[in-house]
Amino acid sequence: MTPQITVLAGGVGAAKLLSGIIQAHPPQDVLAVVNTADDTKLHGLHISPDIDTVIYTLAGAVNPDTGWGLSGETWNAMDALERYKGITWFRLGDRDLATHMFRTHRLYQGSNLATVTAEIASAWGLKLTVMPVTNDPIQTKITTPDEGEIDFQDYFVRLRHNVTATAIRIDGAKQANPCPGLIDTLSSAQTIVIAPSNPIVSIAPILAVPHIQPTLKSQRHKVVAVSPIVGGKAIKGPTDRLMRELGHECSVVGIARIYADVACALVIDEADAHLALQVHNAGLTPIVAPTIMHDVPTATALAKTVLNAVPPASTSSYPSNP
Ligand code: FO1
Repeated sequence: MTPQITVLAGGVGAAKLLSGIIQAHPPQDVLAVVNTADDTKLHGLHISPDIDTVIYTLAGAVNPDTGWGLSGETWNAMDALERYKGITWFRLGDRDLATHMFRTHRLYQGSNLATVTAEIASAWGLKLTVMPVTNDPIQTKITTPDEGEIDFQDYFVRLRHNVTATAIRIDGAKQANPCPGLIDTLSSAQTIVIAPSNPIVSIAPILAVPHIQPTLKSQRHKVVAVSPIVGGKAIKGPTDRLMRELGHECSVVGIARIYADVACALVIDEADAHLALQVHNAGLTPIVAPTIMHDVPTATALAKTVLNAVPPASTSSYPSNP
């Protein structure tokens, strides 16, 4: 069955919305297309943070305080690494390490990231499809005044994103291929959701993979985005700062302008209801609803709003009116 609901996903915000979407819609008809430009190679391991945050969250195993890694973790490997003054600023829990060891071993055996991701998701009992946007290497590179161009995890974790970003590029994007079948799935999906992830470092890398943005543009009438900005602020992470540093208005209107060519509707929080007309003037239908997800019930309510935002495809054999 071609998944009917396709969600473009980054990390924490996307994972929370997905936990609501799989309550509101049969999970076997849901596809999460996940950003892999945060991926990093450390200790010889291939780490895919956004994929693991989605899988751990939907498996009910994520560390609820951080939104990444596993709950109830132990840190013996990290503690032991201190003896050698190894790299420990990127915290890898003992059980989380098993995920990276398994992924790295399977890739070493010649498997691809989509296949290994499906094996990991299945091992956690998930019914939805979790798919990297591409099997090819893409990496977000951030330029800062003092450090020059640095890798994403150096920006996000080592420097705690306490540095100014003056430019961002997605290394490898031009040479990357969308995962097999992804373009067809996007073209035939009933609804495409742009999750409340960071538009600049989580969604933009997905759109930067060839054919993805043009496909969304052609399917714009069924694409709905959820703003990660509420009241001019990010719920989590550096979205607001990055938007300002890179010249975007840090508001739901700024988000609307970023997504205007690929989405027909934008879900904004009630705190931003007064900006609905400006969202409309940016070319998207504003949908005002509570967008802060405290738990699965609030995520499910938001998911229902999102899934109702796009009229179901007409059942007649004629193309629906434009
Ligand atoms: N984020 C942190 O702020 N500190 C960490 O030490 C850290 C470790 C880590 C390990 C595995 C993993 O999958 C994610 C991890 N993250 C950590 C989060 C990660 O940097 C972010 O999830 C994404 O890259 C941005 O969404």
